[in-house]
Amino acid sequence: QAGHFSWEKYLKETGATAAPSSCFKQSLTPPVNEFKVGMKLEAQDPRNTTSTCIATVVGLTGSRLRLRLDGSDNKNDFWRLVDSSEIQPIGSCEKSGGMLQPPLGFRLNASSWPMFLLKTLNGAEMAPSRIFHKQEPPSPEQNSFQVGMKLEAVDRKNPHFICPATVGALRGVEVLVTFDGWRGAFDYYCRYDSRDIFPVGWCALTGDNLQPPGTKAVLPKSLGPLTEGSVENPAMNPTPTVGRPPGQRGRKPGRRKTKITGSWSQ
Ligand code: MLY
Repeated sequence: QAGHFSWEKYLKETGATAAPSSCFKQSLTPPVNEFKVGMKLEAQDPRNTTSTCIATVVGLTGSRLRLRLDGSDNKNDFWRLVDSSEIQPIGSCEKSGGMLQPPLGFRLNASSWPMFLLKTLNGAEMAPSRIFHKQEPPSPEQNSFQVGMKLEAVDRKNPHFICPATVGALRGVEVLVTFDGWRGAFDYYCRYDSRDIFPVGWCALTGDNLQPPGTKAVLPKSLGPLTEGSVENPAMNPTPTVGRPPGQRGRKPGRRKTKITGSWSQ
């Protein structure tokens, strides 16, 4: 497979270390995924988390399910780990005295929900209880990530992607997840015990497809505030000047395009 990403080479090349698995709320061996496309289950509506809805498995990727809420459209799919506490067998909601709700953005008139529910469950293939996992792994006691540590993280703007990432900052119980090679465009803060972050090697274990890093370089802080010239040729950087003298070559500060050429692919 062309350009398959290798953590081993990448860690060597970047001189970085992987965040230890004890930092994460993930099981050491990823949970087995015995679900099948077409199975139905109950899931919390991600856009309205107090609602329990019917969802259909529309895809499988590693230890995750691609879910679509029945009665919703195909533009709001979401991904859940098979050991997520946000999914459960059909019947669980009723057992605990709750009522199944239409998803936010239910396509039909609200008054047709009871009939829709009957029809969607009639003859449906319900995911059997035994393929659900009893509970989520425990949360680590504290945020033990450190700035610079590497990990694998869900790209929340494109949640089907899991990508190489680096801890960019710490803020109490939160971690800044920065995506390698994407210049900050996809970065986010999450709790240290988020289910969207995984130790290095996770995708290799689950069979999920780990994206390679992007190719947009972020400049090392050590180069200081650059004015003119480029990183490709630091010698082009003259003593800092104010503004841009007319006719001078080089890109505007903050608009540099720097390709990084990695040898971390296998
Ligand atoms: N089409 C999108 C995909 C970006 C994905 C970035 N992730 C992997 C961090 C784009 O090029 O903007």
